[in-house]
Amino acid sequence: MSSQMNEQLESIYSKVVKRNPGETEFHQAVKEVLSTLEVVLKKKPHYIEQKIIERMCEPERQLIFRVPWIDDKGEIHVNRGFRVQFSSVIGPYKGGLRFHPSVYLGIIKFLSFEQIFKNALTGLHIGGGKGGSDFDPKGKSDNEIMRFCQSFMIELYRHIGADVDVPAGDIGVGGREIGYLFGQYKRLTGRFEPGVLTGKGLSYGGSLARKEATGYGLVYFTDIMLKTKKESFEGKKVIVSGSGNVATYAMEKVTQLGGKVIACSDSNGVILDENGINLDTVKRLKEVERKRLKEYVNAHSNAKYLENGCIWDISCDVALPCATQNELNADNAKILLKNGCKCVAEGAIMPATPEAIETFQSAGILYAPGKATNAGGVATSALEMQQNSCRDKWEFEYTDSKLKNIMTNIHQTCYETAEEYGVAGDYLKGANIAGFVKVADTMIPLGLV
Ligand code: NDP
Ligand code: 2IT
Repeated sequence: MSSQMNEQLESIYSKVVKRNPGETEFHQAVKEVLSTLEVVLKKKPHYIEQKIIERMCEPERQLIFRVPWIDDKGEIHVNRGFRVQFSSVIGPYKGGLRFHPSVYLGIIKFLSFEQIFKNALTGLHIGGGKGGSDFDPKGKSDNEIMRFCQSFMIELYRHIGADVDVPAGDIGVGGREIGYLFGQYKRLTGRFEPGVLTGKGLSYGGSLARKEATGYGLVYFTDIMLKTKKESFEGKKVIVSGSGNVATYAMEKVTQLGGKVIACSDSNGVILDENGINLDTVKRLKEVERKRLKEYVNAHSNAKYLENGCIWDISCDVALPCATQNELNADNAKILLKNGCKCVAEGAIMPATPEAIETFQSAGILYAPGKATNAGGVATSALEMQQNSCRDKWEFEYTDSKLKNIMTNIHQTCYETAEEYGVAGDYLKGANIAGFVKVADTMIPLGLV
C-alpha cells in the first residue's frame, strides 16, 4: 500500500501491537486501515482529540471460553471458543463464526475488526463482531459436529440476542452448524427467537438468497467495477480460490454473467477444467457428500487435479480469492500480472497480503478489498433479520435485487470516497475511509462510548 502512517498513527499502531502481543493478523488489519487515515485526520482533526481511532481499535468485549465435547468413540476433547464483540455503535454486533484449527484470538479479533467497517459500508444497522473456535470440523461425523455446536452454544447463548449480537457462518460453519446452534439456543432459552442467528435453514426462519449472497454480491460488485473500464465478465477467464460457500456462488454468478471459471481449489490442491468448472459436481462434492475437491476428476476426466498446486499460477483475466487470509502474496501477484490478470476482487477476508495489494495497485489493475466486495453476505444476513423481525418471508428475486442494490451502493460509496479524498480509483482507501468515517461520526453523538 502506497500510503504510510504519520507519527500520530504510528504511535497508536504501536500501542495496539504492544497491547495485543503475537496477534499478527490483527496487527495487519489495523495497519491496513490506519495507513489510509492520514487524509481523514487532516479533514477531521477532531477525531484525534476525541481519541476515535484508539477507541475503535479496542474491542468493546472479548469472550474466551472452554468447549468440551465427546467424540463418537467416547473420548473427551477440549476446544477453545471465542466471541469478540468489537463495536456496537451502529447496530448489534454482527458477524460469523469460524471453526478452523488455525483459529486463535488474533484471527477472531482481526475478523471482528474488519467486520466493523464492512458492516458500516452496507448502510444497514449492524455493528461488528466475530467468533469461532479452533475446532477442526474435517473428518467429524454429523453427531460429533452436533455435540460440538451444542457445547459451544451452552456458553455463547448468554452473550447473544436479536438486538445484542447475531452470529452467522464463516469458514467451517454453514447451514448444518447454524441448525445445531439454533436448536440448542432454543432448548436453553425456551424461546423460538429466529433473529438470534442468520444463515438459518428456510424452514425455521432463514432467508432465500442468503446462501448465495456473498459470492453473488462479490460478482455484482466486480461486474460494476469492470464496467467503469467498459469491460464485463462476458468471455473472461476467471479463477476462484477455495470451493466453499463463497467460492461456489461466486463461480455460479460469474458463469451466469458469461464468464468462464476454469479453476478452483481447496487446501490440498487445485482443479483446472478448461471446459469451465461444473458447479453441479462442486455442489454435490462439497455441500452434499462433504468430500475433497480432488474427487472432481472422477466425474470430469478432462479436468486436471494439481496436488499442492498454486491456483495463482493459472493464467486468467479475473482472479477472485475466496478461501482465506493471506492466501495471495506478492510473488503470486507478480505471476498473475505477468499472465495478464486485469482485475482482482476479494471474496475472502484479507486474502491478499499488503505487498500483493501494493503490487496490484502499482500495476494499475482493478483491485477491490474484501470489506467492500464480500459485504453481500452480511448485508443479506441483515435482510434475514428484517424478515425475522416482521415474521415475513421474501421471494428469492426480491432479496437478490436488494442485494444487488446494496452492492451497487457500496461500489458507489467506495468510488466516490476515493475521489473525494484525492485517490480516485483506489477502492482500498475508498472502502476503509468510508467505513471508518461512518462509524466515527456515529460514535461522537453517542458520548464517550
Ligand atoms: P467455507 O468453509 O465454506 O470454505 C472455505 C474454503 O476455503 C474451502 O475450500 C477451504 O478448503 C478453503 N480454505 C480455508 N482455509 C484454508 C487455508 N488455511 N488454506 C487453504 N484453503 C483454505 O468458507 P466460506 O466460503 O464461508 O469462507 C471463505 C472466505 O470468505 C473466508 O475468508 C470468510 O471469512 C469469507 N467470507 C465468508 C462469508 C460467508 O457468508 N460465508 C461472508 C464474507 C466473507 P478446505 O476445505 O481444504 O479447508
Ligand atoms: O465475514 C462475513 O461477513 C461473514 N462471515 C458473514 C457474517 C454474517 O453475519 O452473515
